[in-house]
Amino acid sequence: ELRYPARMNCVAELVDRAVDRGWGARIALMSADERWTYRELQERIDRIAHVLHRDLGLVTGNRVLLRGANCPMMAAAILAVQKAGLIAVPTMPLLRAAELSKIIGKARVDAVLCAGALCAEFDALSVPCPPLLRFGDKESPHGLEARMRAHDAPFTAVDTSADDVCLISFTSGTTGVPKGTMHFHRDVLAICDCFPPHVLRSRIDDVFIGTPPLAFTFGLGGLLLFPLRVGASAVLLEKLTPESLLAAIEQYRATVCFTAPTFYRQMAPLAARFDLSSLTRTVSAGEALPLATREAWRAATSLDMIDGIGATEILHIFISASGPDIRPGATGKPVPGYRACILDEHGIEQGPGVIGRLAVKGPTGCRYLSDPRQRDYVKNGWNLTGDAYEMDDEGYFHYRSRTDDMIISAGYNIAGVEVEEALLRHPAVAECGVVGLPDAERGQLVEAHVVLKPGIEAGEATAHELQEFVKGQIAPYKYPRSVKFRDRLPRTETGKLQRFKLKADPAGQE
Ligand code: 3UK
Repeated sequence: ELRYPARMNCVAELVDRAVDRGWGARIALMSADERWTYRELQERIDRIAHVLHRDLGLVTGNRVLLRGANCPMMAAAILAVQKAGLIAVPTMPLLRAAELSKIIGKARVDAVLCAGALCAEFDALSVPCPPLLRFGDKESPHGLEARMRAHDAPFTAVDTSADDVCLISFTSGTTGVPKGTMHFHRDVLAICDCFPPHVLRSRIDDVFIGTPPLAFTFGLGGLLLFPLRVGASAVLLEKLTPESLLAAIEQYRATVCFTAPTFYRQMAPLAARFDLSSLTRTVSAGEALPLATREAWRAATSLDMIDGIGATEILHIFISASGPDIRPGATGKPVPGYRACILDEHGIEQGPGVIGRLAVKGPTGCRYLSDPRQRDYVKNGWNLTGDAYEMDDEGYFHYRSRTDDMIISAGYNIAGVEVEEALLRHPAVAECGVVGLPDAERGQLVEAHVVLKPGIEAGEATAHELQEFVKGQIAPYKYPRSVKFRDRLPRTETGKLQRFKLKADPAGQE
C-alpha cells in the first residue's frame, strides 16, 4: 500500500527532492533548443511560482489554465502552478475557442498561461477570461520570461495537504460537454509509484520520449512525472510525425517511448532506416492495440509492446503487462495497487469468460468537477469505465469495445455530439448524426451522416465544404473524414437518434 505524509506538495517531492538527492546536475528536460538540468528546472519553476504569487496575486486554490505544445517551459509552468499551491488546468494545444470557452466557464479559471503561438484562439471566446500571460518569447518585454527575470529567490513549496486538488484534467466525455477530472497531490505521486516501478521498470538512466500532449494525462505522466520520479530525462518535442519521432529516438538515444497504436503502426515500416538500439520499452495506450500492430512492431524492432489501458478519470494506466507477463491479445492484469473486475448491467461481478463493463479501484479515481455524471462513473467505490472487457481464467483482461458511442480516432476522444453541434451551424445542414466507423489505421473514423436542407445538392463539393466548416469551429482532428448524405436519420419514437443504426447501415439503405 502507498503511504504519503498527510501534508505534502507533489512538486517538492518530484523536483526539490531530486535536487536534494544529488541529481541536480543530471539532465531533466530536453527539446530541440533546450537542455535543462534538475537544478535549472527547479530554478525556473521557482521563478514562475513567484510570478504567480507576487505579480498575479494568486492564492492557494486558485485555478490556472495552461496552454502550450510539449516543451520544457510548458512543463515548468504546470509544475510551478502546483508548487505554488494552485490548481493546474492544462488544455490540449489543438482546442478551438468553442471548447476553450466551455472549459473556462466550467473551471472558472483565475489566470491563464499560454504559449505565444496559441494565444489567438482566446480572441474568439464566448465567455469572460482573465488576461493572458504569454510564454515562449524570451525577447518580449511583457511575457512570462521577462517577469521571471525579476525573481531569483528560491520558492518554498506551498504546504499543501496530500489531498488538496492540484490538477483538473478535461476529457471530452460522451455528450460533448467536457468533464473536468480532479486529482490530488498524492494522486500525482501514486501514479509514479504504480505503473513505472512495477510494469515499466523505469530507471535513473532512462530517456523518455513520445507524442502525447502534457495536457493529456497519458503525456503528463509518461513524459514528465515518471521520469522526474526516478531522476531520468525526458525529451519534449512538438509536432512529431512517425518519421520525426523515429529520428528523435535515434538522436536522443531514447530508451522509453510513449505513443498511441496508430503511431506505432506508421512507424513500424520505417523503423529499419533508423538506429533504434537504445530503445528498450515502448508503451501503447489511448485505444485498443490490435494484434497486427503488436506483431508488426515486434518484427520491426524486436520489442514486445507494453499495452496499457488508462483513463483521465483514473489519471494513468491501471491495467497493463510487460516482458514475460505479456499475453498478446490481452491488455494485461491490474497494475499493482489497482484492482479490476467485470460487472454486468446490475453491477454484479462476473467470472471469467463474460463480457461486461470494466470496473477499477485503486489509489487514484474519478472525481468530476461539479458534474452529475459522477454518480454514473463511481458506484460502491468502483470506477466504471466506458469499456466492455472480458477476463480470462488467468486473470488477464481483454478489450472488447466501448460501451458508449465515444469515437476514439488516432488516440483522440471525440464526442459525436460535439461534431454534430458544429455541423448543424452550417446553413445547408438540416440534420446530422456522427458516429465512429472501424478503421484499420485510426482505430475509428469520424463519419457524419447528413440530411441537407431542400434544394441543396449532395456531392463532393458540399461534403468538402462541411469538412472545412467543422475544422474552422472545433479542433481540426474532430472533423468528419467521411460524409454520407441521407434523406432522413433513424430515430426512436421519442425522437432520439439511433446511432447504432448509422453504424450498421453506413450507406443509408435501411
Ligand atoms: C480507451 C484503451 C483499449 C478506453 C489514457 C493512458 O486514454 C486515456 O485516457 P482517456 O480519458 O480515454 C480513456 C479510454 O480510452 N483506452 C485507453 N487505453 C486503451 N482501450 N486499450 C487500451 N490500451 O476506452 C478508455 O476508457 O482519453 C491512457 C494513460 C492516461 C490516459 N488518460
